[in-house]
Amino acid sequence: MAEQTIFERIVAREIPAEIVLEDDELIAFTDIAPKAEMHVLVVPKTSAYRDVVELAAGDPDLLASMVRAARAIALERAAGDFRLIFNSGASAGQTVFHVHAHVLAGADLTEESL
Ligand code: DGP
Repeated sequence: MAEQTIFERIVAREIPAEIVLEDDELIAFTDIAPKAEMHVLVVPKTSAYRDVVELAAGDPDLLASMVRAARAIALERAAGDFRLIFNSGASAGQTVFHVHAHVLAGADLTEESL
């Protein structure tokens, strides 16, 4: 069995997090090292998918739920616009191999772009 990731431990409430949204399939919480005024991670509760490529192939509806959750969080906690990032693979900066979306919002996002 693969080793538990930090996100499974957050889902199981073994590690505290500032949870901003939760339903049957997803949990969302603020990133421990925010890169924008608002930086929330949207994480499926299932640990079946390591990254967005696996998720898109295995459960596209769940991927769509993540996008809807990102939009709801950006509307509630910021002005509604948001940047959605999925790091896919270690050399792209992925450090936690349990699929997650970074939801970023705030005035500072217009100062730099990819
Ligand atoms: P990535 O590099 O795409 O795998 O993003 C992992 C993110 O997870 C990174 O921005 C920091 C965040 N993170 C890591 N450990 C914790 C934690 O224990 N709590 C919270 N809230 N965020 C964490």
